[in-house]
Amino acid sequence: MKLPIITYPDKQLKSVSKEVTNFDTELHTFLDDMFETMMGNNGIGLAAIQVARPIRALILCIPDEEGEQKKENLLEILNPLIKTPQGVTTYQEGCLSVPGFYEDIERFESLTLHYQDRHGKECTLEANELLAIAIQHEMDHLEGKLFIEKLTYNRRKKFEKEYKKALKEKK
Ligand code: QAP
Ligand code: CO
Repeated sequence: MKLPIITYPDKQLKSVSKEVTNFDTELHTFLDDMFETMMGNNGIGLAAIQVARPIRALILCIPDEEGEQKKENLLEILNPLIKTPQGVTTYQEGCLSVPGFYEDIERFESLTLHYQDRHGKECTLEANELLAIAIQHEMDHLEGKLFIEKLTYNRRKKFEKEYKKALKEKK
């Protein structure tokens, strides 16, 4: 089932998400729904809070060299923890909860991720490039943070003006 995505400035996006403790069929159905929702909206990553559930769950499906998103490349990441972040890189980020807006954001270049899969199994992952960036973007959602909060004061002002204008035109 495709779920509705919450968009800025909805206050729910500020929630700090809670640890996942039940790795049951209900969670699996929810993760399947998240995948359908992400793919149906041309996303490469989605955090649970973006579909109104404040749990420490995120999914990622990074396109391959051909630009294709394959289900075999789907990552379901629960209760993630970043270890040994290294380097700095910049990427023009977007977010399904901030539609139509993209800005350059600084992130760590590489990291090691500890997390649990849908069965609660402990996993470790070495990430760099787009995967490392996407992990950090989605993990910010778990803390109630959006990428626009990383903009300088002036860029943030420009964003608020443009976004409000776009919202009005959509109505
Ligand atoms: C997060 O973002 C991300 O504005 C995932 O109109 C962003 O999937 C990870 C999207 C950058 C790494 C780098 C945004 C789709 C999708 C839009 C997304 C839109 C349609 C964003
Ligand atoms: Co996002």
